[in-house]
Amino acid sequence: MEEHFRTCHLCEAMCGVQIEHEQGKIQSIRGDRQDPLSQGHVCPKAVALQDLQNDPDRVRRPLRRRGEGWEEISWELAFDEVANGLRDVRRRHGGDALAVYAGNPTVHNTGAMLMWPVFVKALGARQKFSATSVDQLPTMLAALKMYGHQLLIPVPDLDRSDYFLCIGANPAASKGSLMSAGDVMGRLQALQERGGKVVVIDPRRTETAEKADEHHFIRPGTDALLLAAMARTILVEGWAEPGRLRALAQGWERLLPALMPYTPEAVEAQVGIPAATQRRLAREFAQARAAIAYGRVGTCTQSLGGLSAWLLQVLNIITGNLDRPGGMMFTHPAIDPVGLGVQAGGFARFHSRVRQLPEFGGELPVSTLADEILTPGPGQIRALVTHAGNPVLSAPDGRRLDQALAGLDFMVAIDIYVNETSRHAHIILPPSGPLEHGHYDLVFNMLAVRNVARYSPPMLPLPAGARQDIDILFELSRRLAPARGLQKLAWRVAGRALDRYGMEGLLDLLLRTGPYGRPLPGWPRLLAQLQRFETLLPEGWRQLAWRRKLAHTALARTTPGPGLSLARLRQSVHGVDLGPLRTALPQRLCTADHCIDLVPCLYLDDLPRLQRKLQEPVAAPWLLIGRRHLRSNNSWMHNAQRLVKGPPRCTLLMHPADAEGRGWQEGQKLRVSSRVGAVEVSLQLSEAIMPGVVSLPHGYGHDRQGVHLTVAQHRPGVSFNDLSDAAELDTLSGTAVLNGIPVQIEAVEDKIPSIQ
Ligand SMILES: Nc1nc2c(c(=O)[nH]1)N[C@H]1C(S)=C(S)[C@@H](COP(=O)(O)OP(=O)(O)OC[C@H]3O[C@@H](n4cnc5c(=O)[nH]c(N)nc54)[C@H](O)[C@@H]3O)O[C@H]1N2
Ligand SMILES: Nc1nc2c(c(=O)[nH]1)N[C@H]1C(S)=C(S)[C@@H](COP(=O)(O)OP(=O)(O)OC[C@H]3O[C@@H](n4cnc5c(=O)[nH]c(N)nc54)[C@H](O)[C@@H]3O)O[C@H]1N2
Ligand code: SF4
Ligand SMILES: [Mo]
Repeated sequence: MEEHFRTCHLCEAMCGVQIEHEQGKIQSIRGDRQDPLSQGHVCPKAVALQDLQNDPDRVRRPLRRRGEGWEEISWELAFDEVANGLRDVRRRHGGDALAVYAGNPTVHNTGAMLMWPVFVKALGARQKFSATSVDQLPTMLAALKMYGHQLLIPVPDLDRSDYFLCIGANPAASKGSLMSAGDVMGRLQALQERGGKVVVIDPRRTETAEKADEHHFIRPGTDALLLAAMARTILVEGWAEPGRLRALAQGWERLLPALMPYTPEAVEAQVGIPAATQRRLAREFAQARAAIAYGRVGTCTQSLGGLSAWLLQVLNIITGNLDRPGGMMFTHPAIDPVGLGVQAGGFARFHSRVRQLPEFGGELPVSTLADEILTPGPGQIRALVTHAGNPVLSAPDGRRLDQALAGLDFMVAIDIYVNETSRHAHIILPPSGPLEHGHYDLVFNMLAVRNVARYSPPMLPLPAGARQDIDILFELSRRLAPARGLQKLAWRVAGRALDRYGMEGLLDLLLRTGPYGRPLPGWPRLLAQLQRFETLLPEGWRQLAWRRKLAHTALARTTPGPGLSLARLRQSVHGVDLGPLRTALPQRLCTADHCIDLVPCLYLDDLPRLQRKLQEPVAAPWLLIGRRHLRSNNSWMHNAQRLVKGPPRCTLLMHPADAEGRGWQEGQKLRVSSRVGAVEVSLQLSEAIMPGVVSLPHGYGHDRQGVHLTVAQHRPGVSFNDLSDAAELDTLSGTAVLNGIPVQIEAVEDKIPSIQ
């Protein structure tokens, strides 16, 4: 029996797992007690690592579409066809006709994270999309505007906090987001046992709310009003104590005037929380020794997502809780993209062709992907490459996108399944299984509640004929990069280097040159030399590794770190603890003046929408919100039998009082319709949802033709995003509205329980 230790990459929690296997045959998967972050915690999804590895439905050889079916082809042929197909579109229509979409697992895949930007550059695709604009974009935008870098996102310092105000997040199911904490619920329990308090604000009394000290229903989409009222109350009542942040932040004089109209009494009817409760929450928050105002998906993917994300930061700043132990703190990761000078981001530097929506970090809102494919004219998208994404189920108005994808000249999916999106591809390129490649969390170490570093080697050898994501993306880049003169040589050199040193070599380089690194002897000097040859390298690589900043990091290091290198991480199989979060300001600020911009103009300019929200009539039709389940993961873990067993999960949750008046009963099939579509789904009654609000999980709807997910198709469910409207955006940021969607509901067949 052999033991293998690794980080589970399935969600953001970064749990350490211990896998027992006999020559690759898995006997058990459990939590690694010695992991410095997760300390033995795992969730039921950890066992799915095995199911994913062994799933007979997983694609293992490149597939080429042939009529209604698929044929397996060799990698060589697949690469040729992909390169030819994409080059052909590029030649005929230019880079504007090429689009890419990176899905959520891209950021959980080390090789893909390193090579995706290189690939996109080499391809010359100008229309870039990702799951960001259906997720955390508002938070990243606030980080960019206030702290100067889209990745400079403060995370909750849970272990030293006394007060956790949780708005629009359900860590009991999601295990935490923009907050990698392993056992997040254990940490919250410890907070409560220390005498601290957890308060949840959510239109549903979630599994997190059940464990909290207090829960308040909020009307979907009104968080910005509540947050404005709380911030205003704190400022007006004289409870603001920003401490050292007063001098570090600019724009104080603009803050209170902007918030003046939003008294708790004024917002009460919209928000649905009594003014007195709002005042009490504001006071408690301000007076706690160390407090955290934390919001996630529920506050981001709604019509006032941008303002909500900003106001959450404001609440932490005016109470002195930003950059303070027990509050919201910045991390110091071992591989630090901010320190490396990886693109700080940018906003609205250009706009989308059809709807004039703003770019963010070079990407356009995925809500407009279908428009860009379907609307003729110069710049129309004709070819698409998706990586680890399923926008047909994850982006708004998925049906329209479904149709749009069917009409593309050429589509490539780099994915492990034939799912609702990849079924439209002409070629599917399948990467290796989850245990067949090494892993270092480049993204979530940046968002962890404790600084840690852990490398997971491959547990299984790469099967003959299999390719990792990084290799697929590199091979495509090599073939697609404009190859002229020296550049051609540079690609060849890079290819050789990758063959020889692999992803692990690149990781070693990044670790050694990072803030805790053990530089190679003579390394700083070598880097300085290399800079001089910068121009020889293909552009993507220039950005990735040889930036001037990188050399500076190595040269300027004054304190010897623990001497991290890949070898060191390989020895420490449970990971290396780099200690609790540390204060980081002003050093880590990336704004031009090294100050926090407390009131960026773009939020002031969006206040008229907040005003309009305040004046909106409160009586609305039904409002639809989402729901995550511990045993599911977006759209793609419904093919593991042991995760999906049990009662059906794709149900419409409704308060019994709402159903009673209409004579609707549990299990009855209801038709839910919105401006863009309709679904039929069975009713589940629960007092844990706010009256007037209904909830449906996303990521279902696996009954489409051509999908090859045997287990998932058994209980396909319906897609939430057949109801969400691509026209509805947080117009400030371009983020999709996936919560608080107005819908109509009617009975389909009277009182006949559905079989789902
Ligand atoms: N098991 C599991 N874990 C996951 C995932 C998964 O699908 N399944 N997905 C992963 C991903 S990609 C992400 S981004 C994270 C997300 O992590 P979280 O954000 O913690 O997860 P959600 O369940 O989406 O939480 C959103 C909450 O907002 C509430 N809500 C809806 N509308 C509103 C509103 O208008 N205001 C307020 N205040 N609340 C509202 C919902 O009821 C819900 O409880 O989870 C990650 N982890
Ligand atoms: N209504 C509604 N819609 C939502 C949300 C919501 O709360 N409500 N949440 C949004 C959020 S937060 C997110 S992040 C998005 C997610 O949306 P997407 O990222 O578009 O979709 P996923 O469901 O994560 O699909 C992931 C795909 O990656 C593949 N895959 C898994 N691992 C790998 C790998 O290692 N390599 C490769 N190449 N492929 C892999 C899987 O087979 C699957 O096809 O959904 C968003 N959509
Ligand atoms: S909580 Fe997330 S990281 Fe931890 S075991 Fe479950 S899926 Fe894996
Ligand atoms: Mo997400």
